[in-house]
Amino acid sequence: MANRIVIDPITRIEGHLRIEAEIQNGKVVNAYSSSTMIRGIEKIVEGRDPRDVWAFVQRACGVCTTVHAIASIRAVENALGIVVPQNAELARNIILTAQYVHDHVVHFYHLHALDWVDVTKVLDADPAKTSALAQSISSWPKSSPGYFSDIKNRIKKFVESGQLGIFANGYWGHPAMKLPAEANLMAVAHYLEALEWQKEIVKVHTILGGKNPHPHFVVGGMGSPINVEDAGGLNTDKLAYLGKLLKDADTFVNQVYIPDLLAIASFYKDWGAIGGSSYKNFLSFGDLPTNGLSNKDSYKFPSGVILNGDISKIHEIDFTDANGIQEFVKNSWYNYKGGKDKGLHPWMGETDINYTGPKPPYDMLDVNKEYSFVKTPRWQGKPMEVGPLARVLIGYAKGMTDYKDLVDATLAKLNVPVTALFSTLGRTAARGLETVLTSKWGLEFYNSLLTNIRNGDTKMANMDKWDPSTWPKEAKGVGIQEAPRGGLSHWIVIKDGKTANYQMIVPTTWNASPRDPQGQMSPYEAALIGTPIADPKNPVEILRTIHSFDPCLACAVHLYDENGKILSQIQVDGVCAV
Ligand code: NFE
Repeated sequence: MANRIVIDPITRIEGHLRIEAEIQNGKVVNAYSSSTMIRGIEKIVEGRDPRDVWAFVQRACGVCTTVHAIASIRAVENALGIVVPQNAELARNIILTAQYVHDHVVHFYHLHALDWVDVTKVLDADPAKTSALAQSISSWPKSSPGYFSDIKNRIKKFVESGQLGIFANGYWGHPAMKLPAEANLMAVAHYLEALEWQKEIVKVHTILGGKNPHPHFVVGGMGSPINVEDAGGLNTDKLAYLGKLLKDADTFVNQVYIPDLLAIASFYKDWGAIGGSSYKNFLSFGDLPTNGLSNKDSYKFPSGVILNGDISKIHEIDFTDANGIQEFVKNSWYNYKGGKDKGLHPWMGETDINYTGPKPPYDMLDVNKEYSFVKTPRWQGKPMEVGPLARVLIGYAKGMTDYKDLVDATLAKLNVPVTALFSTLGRTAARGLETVLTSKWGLEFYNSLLTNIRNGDTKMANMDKWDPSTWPKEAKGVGIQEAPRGGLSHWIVIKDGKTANYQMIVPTTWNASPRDPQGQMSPYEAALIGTPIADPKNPVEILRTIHSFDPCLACAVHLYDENGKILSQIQVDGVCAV
C-alpha cells in the first residue's frame, strides 16, 4: 500500500505550496499539488481605471516584481490599440532582462542549490583544493585559497555556535547529496556572493523605472524621460551606469553561475532521466520584441506549443480562440456560475472568492474534491509546462541560432543526449542557458537604446490615447509576457472607461495547478510520478523536482488567505516529522 507524505510548505519563499505524494516501493506513484492561499487581486481592480491597474496587480509578487506590471500595461495597450515607441520597448526589455538574470541567479543559489549542496560538508573541504577547482572552471578573481579559507571559517563559526541561521533547515548528510566537499565549499561561497551581488542588478530597475521592487510604468510607454543633460532625466551618467551594471551582471553569470551550474550538474547526471512531465507538452507565449509586439518574428523568446515531446512541430497559439486558453475549477476552491465542469476563456473568467473548503489545521486534503486555490489552465484542453525549459525547447525546435548553439554546446559539455532536457536537470540547465542569453540580449538592447538617443530619438511614451473619452465603449485586451517562471497573461475587459473584468493566468498557475475535469495531472504532479525516494522521512528528491520549476504561489493565487496560519509542516504517516 502506498504511503502518503505531506510537504508543506515546499517553497523556500514565494508563497505556500503543499505537495502530497504517495510512495510505493521507493517511488512516487501519485502526487497532488495544492496552494493554501486564495486568489483575489483580480477582484480588487474591478471598477478601477485601466491605466492604474498595473500598480495594483504588480503587488501580486515581490519576486518577479516587474512582470505583472508589464503584462497589465500590455493588456490595456492591446485593448486600446496603443503602440509604444521603440525606446520604451527597449527600456522594458532591459528591465525584463535584468529581472530574468536577477531571478534566475537567486533561484539557483538561494532557492534550489541547497537541494544539491550540503552546507555541513563545507567543513571537510580543503581551501587550497577548492581554489584549484574554482580556477580550473572559471577566471572569476575571488578564487584564492585564502578566500575559501575565510568562507570555511565563517561557516565553521555558524556550526559551532549552533545557530545555522539561513542554513538551519536542509537535508544535510542525506545520501542523495553527491558533491565532493570542495564543490560544496565553492557553491556556498558563491551563495553568499550572490546575496551581495543581487543588490547591484536591481539598480537597473531604479534607473529605468524609479525603484525596485515594483518599478514604475505607464500605459503607452515608460515614465522615465530621456534627457542626457538633465539631472532628473535619463542622462549621460545614468546611461553609463546602466551599461556598467549590465556588463557586471553578464560577468557574474558567465564566470560564477554557469561554471557552478555545470560543475554541480556533472555530479547529478542521473537527474537527466528523472522529473520530466509525462505529457511533454510545453508552451511559450514569446517575448522581448525587437520590432513591436505585433511582430512575433522579431521576438527573442520564441512563441508556440510543443505537444508530446515532438520538437519537429510547433503549434501556434490563438489568444482569441474561446476553446484555446481556458481555466477550470473542478478541483479548486472556487465556483463558476455555470457549474464546475466547464472551462472559461479568461475574457469570460470568474474569480469567486466565497471559499468553503477545509480550514487548517488538517492532516490530509481530500483530493477527490477540491484541493487547491490555484485554478487549472489548459491549452486546447491539454496541460502545459511553461518556463525556461519550454522556451529553450521551443527556441531550439524552431532552429533559433542563439538557442541551437548554446544548447548543443552544453549537451556536448555535459555529455548527455537532447532527451536529458525532459527532466529535472534539463529544467535547471535550461534556466542557466537562458540567463546567458538574456544577459547578452540586455546588452544588445542597451546598445540599441544608446544608438537611438545618439540619433536624436528621445521619445519614451505615446500618449495619443491617454484620454478615456477617445476609447471605445467596450474593449478587450490580452497582455502576454514571458515571466522568469514562464508564460504569463493578463486579460482585461474595459467598459465605459473602467475595468469590468480582469484575469491573470500566471506561470505557476499552469505548472502548479490541480487536476482538470478529465483527471489530467498538471506539470508538478506529473513530473513527480516515478521519482525515486531514498527515505520518505527526508524526501529531498521531491524538493529537487518541484524547485526545478521555481514555484511562486504568491503569483499563482495573488493573495494570502488571512486564515492560512500553518507555517511549516512536514508530515509522514500522520506524524509530524519536522
Ligand atoms: Ni511570483 Fe511569477 C514569475 C509571474 S509566478 S514569480 O516568473 O508571473 O510563476
